[in-house]
Amino acid sequence: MFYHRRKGWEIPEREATPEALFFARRSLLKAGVAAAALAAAPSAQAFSLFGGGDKPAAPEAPDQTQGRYPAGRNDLFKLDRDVTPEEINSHYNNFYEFGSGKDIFEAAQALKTRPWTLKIDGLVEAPKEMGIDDLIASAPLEERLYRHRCVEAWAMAIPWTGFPLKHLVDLAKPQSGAKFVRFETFLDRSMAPGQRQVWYPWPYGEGLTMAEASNDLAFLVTGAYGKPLGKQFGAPLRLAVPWKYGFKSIKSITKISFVAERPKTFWEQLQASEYGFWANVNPDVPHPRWSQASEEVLGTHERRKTQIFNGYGEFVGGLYVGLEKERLYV
Ligand SMILES: Nc1nc2c(c(=O)[nH]1)N[C@H]1C(S)=C(S)[C@@H](COP(=O)(O)O)O[C@H]1N2
Ligand SMILES: [Mo]
Repeated sequence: MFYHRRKGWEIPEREATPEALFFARRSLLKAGVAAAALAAAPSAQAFSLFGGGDKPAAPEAPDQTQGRYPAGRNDLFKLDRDVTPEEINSHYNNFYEFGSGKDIFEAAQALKTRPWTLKIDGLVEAPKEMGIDDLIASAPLEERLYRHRCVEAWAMAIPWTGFPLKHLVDLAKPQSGAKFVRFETFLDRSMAPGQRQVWYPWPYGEGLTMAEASNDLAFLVTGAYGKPLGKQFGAPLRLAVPWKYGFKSIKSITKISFVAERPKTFWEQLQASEYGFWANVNPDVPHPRWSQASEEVLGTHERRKTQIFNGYGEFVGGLYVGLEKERLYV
């Protein structure tokens, strides 16, 4: 925050409650230097600044899917608030691969999203690799208005474009032994300066149960605001599981694995007492360091009451019957 000029609509980082508080102090010096350097550099030069200078950046291949946007809206999913303006949403992001502050927009433009390969492996009939453009071309794209609730107690609302995760589960043809789905983000230290911070368990990983992954609300996102996904949002493929805290919605996915054991996630590896596997939104279960009873609406400074399952209980409440002894809300 020392190197970051705050705009009127932003939540000051000292008032928000960052996921990485424990680690932020240790990384402050390094992060400050990197962010200051990036802020001073035009985005096109970010790669060579942080790429070690040994090999030049190959040009990014064109996105073949532009013509699929905007996609028709699925009206099943209603908002109880306005969509967060694109300009605000695009400049207040969590994407630790590009820095631990919220203004990673410039840094994230170094993310190269074409070519991009998604690997599907583990307990499936036939492991496969798919080019992102082939995947998007064959997917049933639709637009959905979703709320998003970060564990730090801020919230946004966004028009995502994408397709149900269930579509990909069906493509993968999992075996009966598959109980969980594990997601992984790219690993490329030359492209993502945050990944040089060695105390984080890169690459970012997340997980869902098979039942959660097959729920209609679990959405694979390829676009936002009627266009292909901006890099800061986790292009070219990110997850949206809006009944869970935002850290479950992993960005820039390169691998989806079907596994028998519950995967250990990125934040769980860092601090299991604060960021569990389930991470379902619940106003009555505080984070160990702050209340979850209310949230700040990004862009308006309005405070709203947090809703159980972030208001999506009618879709997902049934997933947790019989699991009451699990830590469902951390
Ligand atoms: N790979 C990756 N995915 C990630 C994160 C991250 O740092 N790296 N941050 C998570 C957190 S904490 C949140 S709140 C959301 C933020 O999404 P947004 O920037 O589109 O609002 O992305 C999630 N997915
Ligand atoms: Mo978050």
